[in-house]
Amino acid sequence: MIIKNPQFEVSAVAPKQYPQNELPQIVLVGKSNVGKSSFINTMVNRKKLARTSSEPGKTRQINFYNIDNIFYFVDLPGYGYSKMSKQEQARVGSFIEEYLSKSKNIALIIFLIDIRHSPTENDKLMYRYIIDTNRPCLVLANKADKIAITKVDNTVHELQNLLNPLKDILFLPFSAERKIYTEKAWEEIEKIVFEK
Ligand SMILES: Nc1nc2c(ncn2[C@@H]2O[C@H](COP(=O)(O)OP(=O)(O)O)[C@@H](O)[C@H]2O)c(=O)[nH]1
Ligand SMILES: [Mg+2]
Repeated sequence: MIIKNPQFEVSAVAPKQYPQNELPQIVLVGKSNVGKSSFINTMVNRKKLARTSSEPGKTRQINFYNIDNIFYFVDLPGYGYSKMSKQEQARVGSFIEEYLSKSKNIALIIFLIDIRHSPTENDKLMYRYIIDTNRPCLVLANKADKIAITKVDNTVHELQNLLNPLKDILFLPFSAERKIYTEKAWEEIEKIVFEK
């Protein structure tokens, strides 16, 4: 998919600020620092559309990026940042749940995990929460550039065994850094936004 005009549209802290139109929303969920903002930048081929940070836990709003008036990428705050107080973590958690339960136009949830690590307890809870929303879901094992290319497929398989032994959800590798494995991710997004 060739993107011509990706635009930051709005930062929301409450449902009334979510865009009030019918464009499908493709939402990035994952722990702090897993690469949600980098994913958006890589997919739309812009260096700094979504703010990335080597210092995790900085995004406390829900950022909506309008992609050529076809769909939105929605950048949710990351969970599980250890330096956040319990109170802050709870606030971020309820933010995420409020969006996932109240937005009417979620077309796809992209759940990002780190290919190098077993899912954390928070990852497992979030995964269950996502599945229970009954929305279409795609799991991406990001930072695939960090492991040997010969190990990528097996590692994704092992991660799927841990989270989704029934294997009814699609798990794919990804690297926002190296911009590899992007085509498969686009295929899934196009199926959703063009209802192929
Ligand atoms: N090696 C590597 N680093 C990545 C990748 N994706 C993101 N990062 C780095 O991980 C850090 C956090 O990324 P960011 O997109 O801000 O994560 P977010 O908190 O989930 O939005 C940044 O330093 C990124 O450069 C990737 O695929 N490979
Ligand atoms: Mg971010």
